[in-house]
Amino acid sequence: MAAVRLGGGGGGARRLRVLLSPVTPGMRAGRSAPTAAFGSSVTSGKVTVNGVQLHYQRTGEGPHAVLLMPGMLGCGETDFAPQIKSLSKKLFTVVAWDPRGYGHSRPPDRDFPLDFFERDAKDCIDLMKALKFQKASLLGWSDGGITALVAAAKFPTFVHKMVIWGANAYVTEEDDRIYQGIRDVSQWSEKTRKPLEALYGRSYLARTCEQWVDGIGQFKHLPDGNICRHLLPLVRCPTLIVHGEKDPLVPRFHADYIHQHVAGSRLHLIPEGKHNLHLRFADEFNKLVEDFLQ
Ligand code: TYC
Ligand code: MN
Repeated sequence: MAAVRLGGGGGGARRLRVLLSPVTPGMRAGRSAPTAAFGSSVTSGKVTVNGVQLHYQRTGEGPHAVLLMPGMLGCGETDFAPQIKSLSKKLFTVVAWDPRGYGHSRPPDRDFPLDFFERDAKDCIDLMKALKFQKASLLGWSDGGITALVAAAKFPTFVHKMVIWGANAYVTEEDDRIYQGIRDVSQWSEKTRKPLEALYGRSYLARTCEQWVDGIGQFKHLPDGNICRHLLPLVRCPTLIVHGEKDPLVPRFHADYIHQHVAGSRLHLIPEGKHNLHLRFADEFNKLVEDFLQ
């Protein structure tokens, strides 16, 4: 793909790597048609949105735009490799964005004002508009799921459908205890810590994690621990809530609450799923999402 100039400046798209192998010599005319090599590459770019250069990856050639929304400290490449690789390139054009201060959307350093979910929601919708999409479906994990709920409530004409998992609309004392337990990055498992340390460096990761814990903790002091409870009745798009029944970070009552307050939403439980169910059970998750979005 030629370099693409994107509105608002920033770098052009850059070829990252080819994810689908080209048609092999064995696949010739006369045999069953090989899957067309739709959008076989992943490109990445940066666009200036709301005064910040936002980084994204993009893949697929389909008519249905899908935005992948990462969790706390996450970005496209850390959070969504199996979705970028395997969601249908024919049905979807998939964009994975890095929220400001995360992944490759730095500078600026990340901060957590009380409206950080609203800010992320506006940033990602404005990014999709800058990329010339008229509508998109949202796939939001954890903090990205909270951002998706806010975006769906505030930009109802832009959001087509939404899938969220590991999200919460409010913060309880129990949640706050869990947050305190992940505050110190040096206590994380090696497997969780290493990729993020490689991306951010040790001190930025440690500092930003502590700031996130303080940032999400702010909601505990609001009435009912409110993050986005007041917005749930405004969500109009078809919504699928996925929940891992063994999620140690986000208790089941959060999924039930969102299900009860988003009109017409569906709740799908994955009995063996934990917080990272879309990575651990990627095939099952991707199929569920593809069926729901069609
Ligand atoms: N919301 C966090 C994320 O975006 C995950 C998390 C949820 C961490 C609940 C702690 O108590 C917690 N990945
Ligand atoms: Mn129901």
